[in-house]
Formats: sequence, structure tokens, C-alpha cells
Amino acid sequence: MSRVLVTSALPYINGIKHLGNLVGSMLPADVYARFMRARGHEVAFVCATDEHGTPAELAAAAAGQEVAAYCAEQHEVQRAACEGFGLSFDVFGRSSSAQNRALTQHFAKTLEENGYIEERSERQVYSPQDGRFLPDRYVEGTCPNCGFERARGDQCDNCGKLLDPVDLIDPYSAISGSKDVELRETKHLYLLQSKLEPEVRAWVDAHPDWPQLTRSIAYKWLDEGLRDRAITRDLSWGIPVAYDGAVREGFEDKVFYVWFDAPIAYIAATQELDPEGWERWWRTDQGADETRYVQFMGKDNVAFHTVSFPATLLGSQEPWKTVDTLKSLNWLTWYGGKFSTSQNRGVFMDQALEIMPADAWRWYLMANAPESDDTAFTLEAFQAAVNKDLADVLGNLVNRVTRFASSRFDGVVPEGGQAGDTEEALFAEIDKRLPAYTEHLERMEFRKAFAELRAIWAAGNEYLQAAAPWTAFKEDKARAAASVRTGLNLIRLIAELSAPVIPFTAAAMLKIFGPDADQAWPEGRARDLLDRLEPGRAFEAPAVLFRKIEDDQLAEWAERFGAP
Ligand code: B3M
Ligand code: ZN
Repeated sequence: MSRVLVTSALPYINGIKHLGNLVGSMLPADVYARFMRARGHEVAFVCATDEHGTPAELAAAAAGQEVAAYCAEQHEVQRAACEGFGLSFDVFGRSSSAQNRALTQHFAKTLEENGYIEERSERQVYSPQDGRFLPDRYVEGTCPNCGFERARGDQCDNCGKLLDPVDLIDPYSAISGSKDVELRETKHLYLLQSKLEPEVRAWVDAHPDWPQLTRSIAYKWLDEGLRDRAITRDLSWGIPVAYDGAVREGFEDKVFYVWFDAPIAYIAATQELDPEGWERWWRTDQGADETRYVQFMGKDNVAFHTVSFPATLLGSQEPWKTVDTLKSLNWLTWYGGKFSTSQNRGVFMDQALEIMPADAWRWYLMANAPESDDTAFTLEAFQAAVNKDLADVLGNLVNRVTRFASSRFDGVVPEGGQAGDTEEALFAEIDKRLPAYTEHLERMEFRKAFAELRAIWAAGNEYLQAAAPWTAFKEDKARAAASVRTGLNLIRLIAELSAPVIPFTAAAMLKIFGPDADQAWPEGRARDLLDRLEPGRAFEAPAVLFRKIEDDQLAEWAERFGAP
């Protein structure tokens, strides 16, 4: 047993996330955290809302709320949705916490003392009509890369390129729409990433086992040469630029840049979780050298986690824990296009839970996780996954075994009979698939893992078909007893194996055998794993596990969620 720290990219506070955001980091992180716990590791699964920056300010303004009140409310909304999805965070903190303020200011101060921060004067977009600077998303205009006319100052939503507001062609204010904008001199703190490049490169070089997508993004940035980055902004909402309680002169109307403080919130949230013991997760001189740290994120966040955040940690010259393994995902699209709140396209987390149970979504999303490429979500494929995998295969297996066992064997695990050829064939199949499944989960290869799990469910169904206890019962009751006993054991084993991805269903399946069923990850040979329930033990047939999605239901959803 060891310690595993798992972080998911922190969802922006501005509005409830869609299915693509969910499968991009929070959900795979949850599946992995659950798997690690079942394997007996001590896990800290850390997440938080990312509350600073222009997205928060703009969303609060659009909602007609004070930004602090908006963030507090939206944090609660997101927390509830995450809970509904069974995301088993050990802590769901806030980047606006007092802990994060102190840590962010500490890092800036330390980096400056180490010579990695410098004050520079630069020209930024200023709007006389709004009477303020327009950082990041406060300015929009034409993308210099692809010509898209509504690119945001920090990034073009059309081509994905990261931008600087001053790069935009025909810029205008996102607040007032005013085109009367100019460049004005302003002071900012710069993190001298160019100076830190050798350290960051050596650190990336020391991780040859990272996935290809992660490594190629990190080296692309390193090879282009790390640019010094402004880590402050002309904004009022955020972490004040202050060291030891004193605001830096000339920085009264400025705050730290959201991407500077957001990753530090991983540490701050761990402090919220464990005020006394957080250092054993984060300080290598306090035990964190024995912690394995795994991060999950969408591909657009990789550079911030392989270059910018490490530059902060390494530049501090303090013994901070850095990431060991990083899992990055591609995009889940809505029928090949973008999810969009304003254009009413796609299913968002709160809506998803209104129409189907969390496990239905969790199964579909993880079995089709956008790992090697972008992947299109379609309601039709969702329907097929629910109706076939969950209802026909898994649900049916549980239902048939428990119903038959209840009516013919008085609701107890039957005694008598022995494993025959049919059971041996099942054992062989499971002895092949279970290690493969475990191995894929260890490597965070989710699609492959859940293809194995699906095959195990199907093997269970095939076994039942072949053993046909309802036929055997008439001539050879001992034979029927042996196969029903195996079937019940199979339900328990499958519940244990399925728990990381469909935790609610797995819990319902385990409850069949009473509250004391053991939750550890099953290890060993199938013949033993399928012989753990003592004969005579009572069980209860559960209600139907999954209801199917009918075609008329699908048509209604297609209309509601803007399916093309
Ligand atoms: N909030 C961006 C995103 O949700 C950002 C991640 C922060 S991770 C420290 O894609
Ligand atoms: Zn563009």
C-alpha cells in the first residue's frame, strides 16, 4: 500500500459543466481514485472550483451579481452536480480560499527572492469608455491565426490558439462593445520562464514514461523556447499582489493571473482537506517523496501542467512534490461540434442527472472516453450503450440469477453440486480477462479497460445461457445449485470489478448479499473468486437495475438538447 495523490483539472466557476468537461478530467480522475482506493492505497482525490480571472467576472456581470456572491453560489451548484455524479472527491475546495491566497503570495515572493520574477512595463489594451484596462477575455476581436471574428483575448475558440489581447485584429471591449480602444503603458510582474527552462527541461526529461500526447506538448513548448509570462492582471477580482500583508506599490488595482494561482489551489485544497497532514502529500521532505501524484486534464491544459506550474514549483527551490504521471484527454464533441450553453447544444451535468441515472452516463462516457482522438457524443450511441451493455447484458444477468435463485432456492445461496465443464470455461475466460482489465486500469487506458469489463459481463451472460439452471433443475438439482451459486458469486465479483465506473449500481449489486460484503479489489484465481459466498447465506433480489431508453424518449431529448 502506498499513497496516491489524484488531482482533476479545476472546473471554471462560470456555469455548470457539460459532458465533455466531465469526461475530460473529473470523471476519469474519479474512476482512477476509486480503483486506487479499492487496491488498498491511501488516496487523496483533490478538486476545487477555479474562481478567478475574467471568465468569473464576466459571468457574474451577465448574471447581475457581485462576483464573490456569484462564485459562492456557483461553487455550491457545481458541488451538488459532482456529488450527483458520484465524483468521490476527498475535498472540493475553492481557488478563492484563504489557503490559496497565502500560498500564491508565498510562491510569488519566493520566486522573486530567487530572481525569477521581474517587474516590467508593457502596453496593454485600454478602453477609455470603460475607464479600464481590458485583460484576457475583456477584449475580443479577429483572430490573427484563423480570421475568426469573435476570438477572445486569451484564446481563439475557433482554432484553439492561445493569444495575447494585443494580437487581436480590430479589437473591441467585451464589456461595452466599444471599438475605441488603445494601448496604454502598465506595470506587471513577469515570471522569467526563460531562465527556468533548463530546470523544466531536465524535469520533463526525467519522465520518459509520460504518455505520448503529454510529452509532445511539453517538448513543443520547450523547443519553441519558454517565454517569460505576465503573472498579474489589471483586475480587481483575484489574489492581491501582496507579500506578508503589504500590497506591492503600484499594484493596488492588480491581482495575480488566474493561471498562476489555479494550479497552486491543488495544494491549497489539500490544506483544506488535511490542515495538519497536508505536507505528506506535497512536501518531499515530509513524506511526499513516497506519494505517487497523478493529474488528469483536457489536452488544452497540458502545457500549464507540464511547463508553467512546474516552473512555479521548481523555481521556488523548495521541496515541493511534482507530478509523476499525467493523463490528458482529447475532446468529447456534441455530434462533432461544440457544446454550447448559449446556443442550446449538448447536455450539461445538471440536465444529464434529470433524465438518466449517473451510472448510465458514467458508463457511456468512460467506455467511449476520448483517449486517442476527439470523440463525438451522440444520443443514439448513448441509447445503445444503456440498452445493450447495461440493460441487456449486465442488468439481465443480475435479474435472471437472482430471480431464479429466489424462487427455486428460497433466497439463499444454494448448497451442493460441483464445478463442471461449463464453469471451467467461465473460470478460464475470467482468468484471462481480469488481469488484463486490472492492467489497463493501472495504466489509465480506459477504453481498453472497459472493453474488458464489458467482455466479462458478456461472459457471465453466456455462462448462464450455457449452464441453463432452469432446465437442469428438473433432472439434476445439484447441477442447478452449482450454477446458481456460481451465478451469485459472479454478481458479487462483477460488482467489485464495476465499482470504479458504475459505483451506484455496484453498491446495489453488493447490497444483495448484505451490508458486510468486502470491497477490496479481487485478486486470485477465478475458481476461488467465484466460490466466496458461503452456502446458506441469504440474499435479496434487487429491483431492475437499468431501464431502457425508448425511441420516443430519444426523440424528445434530441429536440431538447439540440441534436442535429
Ligand atoms: N479551469 C481550465 C479548464 O477548466 C482551468 C483548469 C485549471 S487546472 C489548474 O479547462
Ligand atoms: Zn483562431
